[in-house]
Amino acid sequence: MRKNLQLGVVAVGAVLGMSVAGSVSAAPVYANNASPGDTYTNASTTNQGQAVGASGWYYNNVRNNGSVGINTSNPRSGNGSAAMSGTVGPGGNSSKADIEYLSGGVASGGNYFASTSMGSFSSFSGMSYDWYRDSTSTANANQVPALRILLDLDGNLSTTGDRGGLVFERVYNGGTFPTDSWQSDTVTSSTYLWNFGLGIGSAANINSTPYAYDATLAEWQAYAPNAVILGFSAGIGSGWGPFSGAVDNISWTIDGQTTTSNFEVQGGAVPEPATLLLVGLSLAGLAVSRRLHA
Ligand SMILES: [Ca+2]
Ligand SMILES: [Ca+2]
Ligand SMILES: [Ca+2]
Repeated sequence: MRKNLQLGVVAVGAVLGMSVAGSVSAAPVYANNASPGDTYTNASTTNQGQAVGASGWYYNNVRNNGSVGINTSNPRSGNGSAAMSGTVGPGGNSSKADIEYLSGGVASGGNYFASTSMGSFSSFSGMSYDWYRDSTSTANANQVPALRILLDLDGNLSTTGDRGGLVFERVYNGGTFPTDSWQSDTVTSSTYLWNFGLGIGSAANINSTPYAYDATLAEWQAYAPNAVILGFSAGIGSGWGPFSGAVDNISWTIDGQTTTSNFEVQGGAVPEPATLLLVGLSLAGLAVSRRLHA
């Protein structure tokens, strides 16, 4: 009996070891609500947002019946992801919904904006994310959650007319659009990005080719040597049809430091490492107790 219990302790320890080794550097970002998590929505035509705890992440730019929330509807790397859905809202306007990491995020009119810099654009070396398109979506087949880096073009935070961002979409970089399966994309110096805002109009053509959507990250960095990073964003909508999907494991590298956000829900079916540890400790305690009384 004692030997069986001790073997049980060893088995729990082995599971703990495997769990730590497999979690790499992804930090969990938890939903505001316990399982099944959050669904933030806004029926009006005005962008609205909500903070995700004190994580620096925000459900943002949500309008026209768009919704976004960390919940358990599409589990990824644990029990959760950031689900996103949209349809057609008031006046026939398409929904929009983003999840955004904003440096020094501040509210204005119910939506959120960055107020500080995360570092120079020149120190940025790439980003990646996982995305999911549910097969119930009827939006164009190549419309899947986009990944964006948010910038201030001249690096002067007191001038805001040059704020905007660069957008990654698989449709401009080649690739297929499977449904009901998680997909991963990585942005490197040679990946094509297009811009919104930045004081130069959307989809500006900043290189020598006639097409506007083929400027690489390296070309953008040469074009905007003084730009600073305001945050990161993933989202859907604005001109889309009905869509349902999700994103997870949003990652970026600044000054060689990689930060990954794994969207998760507390109180779900997947045991936390702390819970496993308690189970292990109580089993160990039981084993010691049995030994003392043997
Ligand atoms: Ca997750
Ligand atoms: Ca500026
Ligand atoms: Ca071009």
